[in-house]
Amino acid sequence: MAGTRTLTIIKPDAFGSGKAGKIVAHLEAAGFRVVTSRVLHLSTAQAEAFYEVHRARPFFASLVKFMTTGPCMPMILERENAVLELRTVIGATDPAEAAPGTVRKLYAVSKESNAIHASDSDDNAQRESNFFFAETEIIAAR
Ligand code: 3AN
Repeated sequence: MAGTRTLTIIKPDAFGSGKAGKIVAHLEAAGFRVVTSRVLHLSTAQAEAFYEVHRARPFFASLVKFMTTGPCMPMILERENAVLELRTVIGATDPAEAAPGTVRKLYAVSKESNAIHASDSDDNAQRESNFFFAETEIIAAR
């Protein structure tokens, strides 16, 4: 069975321009519950570690720089089939290609400043949740 939790990040562009409240409301309206959340300003080393899988990609340095421009807001979200459902709700990486009504179509600026991150598998949701949150926060229940 697909997992019921995933990890999202409201990225520095959206957080810094005051879109966090609207995005959380959008996710809750789509059936997600916020399990836990925090606000932090990633260091370069932390951003590099989080995006380690993209280290060989040409946009890696730029992505790390962008993710360290200001505070971001990671959250663990819960609902049935969480990973796939969240990927659908946020839309395509490039807002120009994102479907109408998706978070990125509504709030993203560009392919890099694209408002929100969402884990792309259950394994990555687990790894990324552990990256930002202690076990005591992750087990928080209703
Ligand atoms: P997604 O976040 O939709 O899963 P990935 O995993 O392909 O997209 O890319 C990770 C992040 O890297 C994206 N969220 C975006 O911020 C950035 N990114 C992806 N492709 C590009 C690109 N061509 N130029 C700049 N940044 C990019």
